[in-house]
This record gives sequence, structure tokens and C-alpha cells, in this order.
Amino acid sequence: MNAVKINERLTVAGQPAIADFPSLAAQGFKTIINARPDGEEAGQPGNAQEKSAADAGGMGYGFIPVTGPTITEADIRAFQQKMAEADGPVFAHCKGGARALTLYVLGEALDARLEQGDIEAFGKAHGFDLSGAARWLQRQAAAMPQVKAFFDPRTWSVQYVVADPSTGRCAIIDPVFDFDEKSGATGTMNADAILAYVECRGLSVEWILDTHPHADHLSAAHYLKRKTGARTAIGAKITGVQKLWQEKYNWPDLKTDGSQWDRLFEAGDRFDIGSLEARVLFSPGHTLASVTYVVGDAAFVHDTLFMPDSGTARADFPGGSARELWASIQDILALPDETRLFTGHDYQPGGRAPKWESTVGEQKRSNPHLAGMTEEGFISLRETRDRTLPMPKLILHALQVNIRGGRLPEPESNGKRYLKFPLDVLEGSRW
Ligand SMILES: N[C@@H](CCC(=O)N[C@@H](CS)C(=O)NCC(=O)O)C(=O)O
Ligand SMILES: [Fe+2]
Repeated sequence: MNAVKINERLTVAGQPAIADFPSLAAQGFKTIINARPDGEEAGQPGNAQEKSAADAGGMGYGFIPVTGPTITEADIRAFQQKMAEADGPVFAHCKGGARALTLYVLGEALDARLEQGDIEAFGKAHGFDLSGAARWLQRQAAAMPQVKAFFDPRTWSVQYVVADPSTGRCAIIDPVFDFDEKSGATGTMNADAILAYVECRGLSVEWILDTHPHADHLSAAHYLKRKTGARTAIGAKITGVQKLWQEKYNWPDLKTDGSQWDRLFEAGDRFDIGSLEARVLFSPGHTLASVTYVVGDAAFVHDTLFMPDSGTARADFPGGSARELWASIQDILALPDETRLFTGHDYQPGGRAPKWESTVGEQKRSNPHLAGMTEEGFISLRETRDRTLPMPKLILHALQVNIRGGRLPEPESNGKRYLKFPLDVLEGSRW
């Protein structure tokens, strides 16, 4: 058995024989960690025998069976935990020692005590090949989605491209279709800027996602689908919003089955962006169809939380609810503290430069609508503020386009398109 002392707390080694255990105890080892799955080779003592031999020697014992390519962060944290619990030096082994040392160095790298670039040299200095550990960290870095934001100052909206660096596949989230309500002109400046970025980065668009039917801008989902061929999607509760507005616009022919999108997401649904897995949380409150997209360590929360200095989204649109918004926000805050949160609007309080990225931890600490807040306190604050807010200037323009997946009304006989405005059907006038 080849045993190498790494430091005062850790020795890594190849497979010890059961007969070696009393001498390991005599040398002062307090815990044995076995990183080998049972049955790797004939004659291997295995978990049960090692555990009883460690017990007999008065040593602690941990069984963290791994193979090089399938190590997960849970294995690394379990190894750290066993080391932390030991009240003296630890003897960790696998078949030859490399996996045991890999578990250790990956923990050191994740906690920033060891540089990724120094790992292989560290291994060599101790006689081990740690190239697998270096590859593990590269894969882990690649699993973090790359997020590019596009801020639209006309509507204070933030649009995103979220990309998988390892495959170059991406999703576009909440793209804006430009509209000048004074002249009735439409434009694709925002959407084209996104397309130019996608092209320049050599990305391929897999999804065009909306977090909810926006009330303050037109969605560019349909335009981008025509340009890229990517699939469109939104939360499944969009059908409820379609029914609500079908009545307000008096549109008996409107299809209210969500068939204007390629996919309707249910709560908990998962989908892929290249090799990244995305999942869907229902986040009703601002609208009844709102969802959050969680991709790796990033969550696209749109109109739930804004930046910590800006509070939360309003909850007074048809189908909105301050109580539901509170519950949705709690689900978002239950994500790990370091989760990157990307909001859908920034209203630049005090004229500060636009910002859109925060973390769960920051929101918990410093969003005045949340820190130290009770559910009832939040509801009362939200409803009081909402009573002062005028309707967004584009709500009647936007909804009739957005409940049809971003499609403009069909042209009339003269080839021109016309919007429709219901009078006296929407509450919330502020004279
Ligand atoms: N002045 C903007 C207001 C837009 C608005 O109401 N934004 C919603 C999100 S779609 C919101 O939550 N606003 C929160 C607030 O104004 O406090 C407009 O007319 O477009
Ligand atoms: Fe919104």
C-alpha cells in the first residue's frame, strides 16, 4: 500500500489490507475514508469489512464511493464533512489514492484555497495524476450559464440571452418588440440587436421564452421565431390570461388554449438549453401566468423581485394578487443564497445606472419589501403602493399582441394592421 502524507490532517493511500487497520490506529489516524465502490476487484475488503475493522481500532469511518468521471459536489462536501468531524489525522484511500486526493483538492478548489491552475502540479508533487480533478472543475465552470442582458430604456425592460458555453446553444428570454405609441410605428431594433449578438457569438437559439404576458411592452417572440426557427414557450397558465382578456377585448374567436406557443410549461417542468438543464417555477402574483426559469445557478425572475433597492413588482393587473406574489417570492428566496437573480425591469431609482443582477442572499438582506417583512406587512405595503400606480401606458396595446404570442393583428384589406382599445373595461384609472 502506497500512503502519502498530504498534510497534518490528511494522508491518502491505495487499498489497505484489513490486517493493516490496527497499525493505522496505532499511527494515530482517527478516521478512515473509503472512496472505493465495493466489488472493483477480487479480494477487495469492501465497505462492511473496513467499517468493522475501523470500529475495532476505535477509528471513525466514512464510505464515499466514487468513480473519477461521476464525482459530484455532494461527494466532495461529504469528504470535507468527514474530515471536519475527525478529531485528528484522516487516512483516505481508494484503489491507488488518486480519487481520494481528488475529492480533497476539489473541496479546496471550490472553497478557493487552491487555484484551479495549481492542481495538477500539486498532484505531481505528491506523485498523483490529478488531471481528472482539473477537468472536473472545467466541466463545472462550463455548467454555469453565460448570461447577456439587453436593457431597453424605453420600457425599462431587461431581455436576456442565456447560453450554454459548452454547446453554444441558447435561449432568449423576454425579448421586446419596439413600439412607438405616439406614431403607431413598430420596430425590431431590440430584437435585431439580440440576433446580432447571437450571430457574432456563433450561438444557436433553441428557445424563445416569455416569463409572462407583458403589460408594458410588446413581445418579440413571434418575430424571433420567424427569424431563428426556435421554439417559443410560456407558462401553461397563459390560457387563464387569454380567457380574461378575451372578454375584455370581446374576441370570441381568440383561441384560449395556448396553441400560439410551441410549448406551455407546467410547474416543475424541465427542458434543456444545450447541455444545461432548465426548470420552471410557477411564480404567480404579478400576473396569474408568471413563471421563473432556473438555469444552473441563474434564475430569471422577471416581475417578482426587482433590484434590492427597487422592491418588488406590482400585483394589481387583472389576475394579479399580492398574496400570491409573496408566496412566489418565498419560493425564489428558497433557492441557494448564491443563486444569481436576473430581474425583468429596472426603473433606475434616483437615476442610478441600470442594474439587473442580484443574488438570493442580497435580496434577503437588503430588499426593503422583504428583509424582516411579514406576509401581511408585504400585502399591505404592496396594495397601498399599487393603489397609487397608473396603468402602464402600453397595457391595452401590449396584451392584445402578447396573448397571441407576440403576433400583431392580421392586416386589414388595405394591408394595414390596427389595434383595438376597449373603453371603460379596465380598472385602475388615475385622473
Ligand atoms: N411607467 C411604466 C410602468 C410600468 C409598470 O407598471 N411596470 C410593472 C411591471 S410590468 C411594475 O411592476 N412596476 C412596479 C412599480 O412601478 O413600482 C409604464 O407605463 O410602462
Ligand atoms: Fe410585467
